[in-house]
Amino acid sequence: MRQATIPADPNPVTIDLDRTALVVIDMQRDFLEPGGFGAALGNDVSKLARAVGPIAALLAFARTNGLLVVHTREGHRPDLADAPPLKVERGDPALRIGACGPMGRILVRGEPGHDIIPELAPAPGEPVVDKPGKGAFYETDLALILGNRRIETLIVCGVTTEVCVHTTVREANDRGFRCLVPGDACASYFDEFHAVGLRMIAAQGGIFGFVTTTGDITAAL
Ligand code: TIU
Repeated sequence: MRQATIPADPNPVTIDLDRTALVVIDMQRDFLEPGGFGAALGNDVSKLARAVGPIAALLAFARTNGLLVVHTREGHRPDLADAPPLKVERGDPALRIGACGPMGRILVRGEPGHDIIPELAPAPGEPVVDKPGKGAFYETDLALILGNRRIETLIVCGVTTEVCVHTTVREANDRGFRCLVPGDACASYFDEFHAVGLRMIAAQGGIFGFVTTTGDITAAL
């Protein structure tokens, strides 16, 4: 057991690093670069860049200290059989899931836009979980992967704060995982949703988890 105590809101959290995983949510070109899914939804994708540096620091910390690292990607089968019609039919038909954009078909597995950005590329041996929904547990083998490693604490970062990070933290919390969320390693297209999303996690005694910073985690060892 390698214990560390991390300052967090609403209270410091003591974790066992041998049972802690870093989960990096959806740092894909489709959300961070122009011409992808995020832009198709009408968002200013440049707002997500601020999370890249902190996530790189968390990846370095996790790899140096032997923490399990799991990456997720949101996307669908090329035949879109796993995409709910309500999700596909949203918005301008030319910009919908499955439509052709500058990075290939939008939010489709195997296309360039579906890739994780090069700065945060998975290292050999790090599991990449492809998910059809916002939550990383929904219709994926993430719970199996974490269970096999006896993981009890998740450090959850990535994009976007109030959508896929939040959904994953809620799912994880209900499954009994302690969630630490470094706020600076998360980002949203909406400043107010980012701020309130983090507050919602820590409110009511940490109803979904504990909000911390990248620096507080990397200083723990
Ligand atoms: N639209 C938005 O804010 N997010 C998503 O659609 N997916 C993720 O958060 N990954």
